[in-house]
Amino acid sequence: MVGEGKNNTTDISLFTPVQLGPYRLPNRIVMAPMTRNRAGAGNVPQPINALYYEQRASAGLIITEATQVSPQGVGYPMTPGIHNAEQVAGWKHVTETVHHKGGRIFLQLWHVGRISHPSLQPDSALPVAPSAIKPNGEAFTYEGLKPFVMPRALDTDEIPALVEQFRAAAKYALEAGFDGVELHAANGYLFDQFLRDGTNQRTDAYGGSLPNRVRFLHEVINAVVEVWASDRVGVRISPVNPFNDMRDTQPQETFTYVANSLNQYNLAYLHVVESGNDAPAGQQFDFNALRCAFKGLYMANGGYNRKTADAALREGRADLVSFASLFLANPDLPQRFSQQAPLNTPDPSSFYGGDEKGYTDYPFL
Ligand code: 8OZ
Repeated sequence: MVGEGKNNTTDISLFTPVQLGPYRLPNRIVMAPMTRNRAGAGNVPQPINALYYEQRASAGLIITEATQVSPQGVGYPMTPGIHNAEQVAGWKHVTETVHHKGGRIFLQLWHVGRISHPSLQPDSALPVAPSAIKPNGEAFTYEGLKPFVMPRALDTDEIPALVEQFRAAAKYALEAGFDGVELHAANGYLFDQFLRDGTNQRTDAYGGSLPNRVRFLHEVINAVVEVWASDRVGVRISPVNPFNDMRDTQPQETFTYVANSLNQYNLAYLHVVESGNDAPAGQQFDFNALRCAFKGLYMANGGYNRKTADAALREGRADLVSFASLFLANPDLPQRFSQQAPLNTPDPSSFYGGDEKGYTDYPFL
């Protein structure tokens, strides 16, 4: 039952099965979405990408690396897309391989907004964003790091076409055989740029008030749930993560509003990046309040290990926990957790780009 035992101690552990939409997950250990920059030419998934996910199919659920919904949505070299037939064919191989191993896999749908660069954009266009506010920092391009540019603020009448990018990508994801999709509304990319007031200074129906700032996300959800049953759609948020030069003046108010507003959809889950909660004591973000505001499954993420994840589940602070670098370095993470076996150490130098080294060569037990 969703929300069972909230805030009471329970017997739930990482190995207690859980119903997520139509799926019975054998464990609550989720492979978090991780950008790995190993897609092929044309942003097409390759056989090595299928092998990487296949190796990790014992996860209760795999969420793929962020995957751009359109050529405009791209922000990094060698990231996969889901906007043409070739990419669908590449992903089909991934989903078949994971399903053959008995796993479940959601595709993370992504548009980076301002976190791009003309050299990555069709016709060298400017990246688009809710408002013309340049991020501090540098873009990763095929020619190396380049300073971010001032993005172009979207016109109000361009937003329906943006919603259609997500609808089309959701259809392609269905065709590619995924079990569901996750909307990437975290970590400073396009949805997050609308949600947080540090990047949204619009004066139209998509800026200002909280109902306005969450409008674009709602419009996309409404489009995507015409393709996928809503219980096969998850949403990922990151209320206090400063990554990609993000800030909000009232994160607790903003994201409690977001969580409450998502209750109308019967989503598969809310996935929360809890990183960045380093405000002074007393002013920290209250993730338990967010967890209580959302009436569906709460998936926690951010620096958890077996012990802290089990504690969060037992104490009702989460229903599922996603693991990033631990899953990257331990393809058999559920088995290792269940046996309390030693873990391989992730190698950050091979996180992004490269070949099988640091990708498909981490040893199993
Ligand atoms: C690290 C490098 C590039 C992209 C995210 C998609 O933070 C990312 C990402 C992370 O969500």
